[in-house]
Amino acid sequence: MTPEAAKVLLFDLARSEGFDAAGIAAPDAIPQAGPRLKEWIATGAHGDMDWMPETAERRASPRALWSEIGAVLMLGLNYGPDQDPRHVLAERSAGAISVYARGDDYHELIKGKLKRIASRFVPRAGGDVKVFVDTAPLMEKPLAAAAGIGWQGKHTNLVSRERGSWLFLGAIATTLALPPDAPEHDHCGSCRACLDACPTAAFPAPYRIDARRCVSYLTIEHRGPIPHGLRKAIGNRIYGCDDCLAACPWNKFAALGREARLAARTENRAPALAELARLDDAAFRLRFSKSPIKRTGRTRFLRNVLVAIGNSGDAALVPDAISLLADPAALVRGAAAWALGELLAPGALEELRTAHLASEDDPQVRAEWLAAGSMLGDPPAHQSANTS
Ligand code: B12
Ligand code: SF4
Ligand code: SF4
Repeated sequence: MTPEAAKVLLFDLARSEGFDAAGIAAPDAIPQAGPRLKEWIATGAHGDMDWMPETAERRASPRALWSEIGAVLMLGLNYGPDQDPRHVLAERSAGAISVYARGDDYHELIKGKLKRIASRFVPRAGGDVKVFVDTAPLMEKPLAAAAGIGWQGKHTNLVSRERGSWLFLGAIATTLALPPDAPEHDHCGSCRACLDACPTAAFPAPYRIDARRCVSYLTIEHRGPIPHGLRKAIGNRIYGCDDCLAACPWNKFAALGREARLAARTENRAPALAELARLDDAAFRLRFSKSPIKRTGRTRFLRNVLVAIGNSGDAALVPDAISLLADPAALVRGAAAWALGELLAPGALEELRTAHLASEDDPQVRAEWLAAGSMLGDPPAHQSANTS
């Protein structure tokens, strides 16, 4: 089979698995990505994602990851939502779960599709293949841009002229040298809607993100307490954030995602914070079975829910926050103390503080108690954050 015929076969197989966009990148197509990645890591913008510096060498180039690589098929799967995900941000007693996490975990779904494509491709076209979705040290966004699927917008994610910002990426690397596609150009122009939409001012400059300020990082990847200065701006976002994606004008061309398993589960559209605060470990696992949220674990998730409770202004949530003061996880107890500091009048807070400080041994939780109710929630003046 000629390389051209092998490429046509791959694209046909990708379409039959429901992918919306496909393109081929040469293994040496992103020479700028490695140095930029290192520069990014040097600023510390990756926060406690230690796996970033650990894999930086392999991540810098597909050839560094796999020396026999001949080409990379980059694929995009549209997950366009059926309503503007920002509506739930106004429902302060409910939690906002980002669009990508409202249905089943896309990693499993896309990996299954990639494996099926690979198993039908190799017997006919030959060569060896490896499939990737998110988990391997591969820079999927610059590779997808090099393959012509879209461009990296100022919010750093891939945007497509035909489909907007709601695209998951996946990759199939092959040892065959397939003909590459032309890269897509930047169509952001003078627009800066995504930069202005960010609730936590996470973009120090266009095309650069400081993950340490990104709500997605803070609510999903970050293991410790959420920094005080960012808690207010997080609002009721309890898992990920869509604000920069949703603001992009290119979404006017976005279609509704066709993959039923990725569609929002009804219970994940605007879950009551009270319901989520009452989940024990077993109930959490059941509630979020097959969801990406399960991977974060109950402790971090409850931390996020408590930040949203603190921001809710809803006194009816006080008993739930009080119950969580006795949680076995220090991270949860500390977040509960902060939430009560936001919701309770000074007298009631003081009583609880005295009672709990008498028996609390964990230094981090003690620090939360001592700060609860103070003005530490305000972002520093030099880092103004939108509080939409
Ligand atoms: C680490 C990571 C994160 C981190 C860091 C985010 C980031 N932007 O890097 C956190 C946890 C914050 C995150 C959040 C999200 N993520 Co994420 N994440 C990744 C992951 C695993 C690696 C990304 C990476 O390599 N980052 C390192 C930085 C340095 O790379 P970079 O962004 O490409 O940086 C480039 C620019 O800075 C640029 N650059 C620098 N200077 C300049 C100057 C100019 C002029 C230009 C043009 C460019 C430029 O060059 C760099 C190199 O290409 C990828 C999967 C993968 N393996 O690629 C998914 C991935 C990027 N995430 C994805 C998604 C969906 C999200 C969220 C939308 C989830 C959510 N709803 O909460 C948010 C979006 C936040 C945002 N605005 O980026 C999708 C994006 C799909 C798409 N259409 O692009 C990916 C590709 C997963 C997937 N397989 O679908 N994510
Ligand atoms: S995902 Fe949210 S917090 Fe992160 S950069 Fe985009 S708008 Fe900012
Ligand atoms: S919102 Fe504007 S600046 Fe941001 S990615 Fe979309 S077009 Fe580019």
